Amino acid sequence: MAEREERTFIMVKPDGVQRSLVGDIMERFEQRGYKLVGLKMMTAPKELLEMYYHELRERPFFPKLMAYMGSGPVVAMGMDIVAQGRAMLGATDPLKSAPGTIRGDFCQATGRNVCHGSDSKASAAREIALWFRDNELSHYTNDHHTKWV
Ligand code: RTP
Ligand code: MG
Repeated sequence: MAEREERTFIMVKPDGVQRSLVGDIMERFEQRGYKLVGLKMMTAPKELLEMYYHELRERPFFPKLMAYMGSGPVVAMGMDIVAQGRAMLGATDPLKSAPGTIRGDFCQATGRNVCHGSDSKASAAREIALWFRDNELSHYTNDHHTKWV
């Protein structure tokens, strides 16, 4: 990765998959210049979701979140990006997220907010290690990404 880049973890949640938004969401990130380095579709086992959402385990919405995230397959992506935070996702509560963002364009409820993106470099590293093995992450040069974006 170049110096100004970082790796992030993006996931289309079960509602995003079932609403056929995978292509649109992936396309937005690719068009912005994110470089795809890992991709898989899976229904997450309970143990993985519990580790993934460990920080939220005491929150009142945790059981609902587990049921939602385990209700069908998700699409997990590792992507290299030029650091820019989570602006493309929009606020956690879609009613507060701006039109033009993924959540602002596609959804209305916090409990059904179609897509995840890591909130820091540290959580990205943790999340990618949870969802991908090393040999599932690709290494390649993308001129478009490194030269133009
Ligand atoms: P994410 O991790 O999915 O990108 O979302 P986030 O950082 O914007 O929000 P976070 O606080 O990490 O919460 C994770 C997911 O839990 C669900 N949630 N439900 N009050 C509620 O019912 C509630 N609050 C959070 C959402 O699906 C949120 O994205
Ligand atoms: Mg979060």
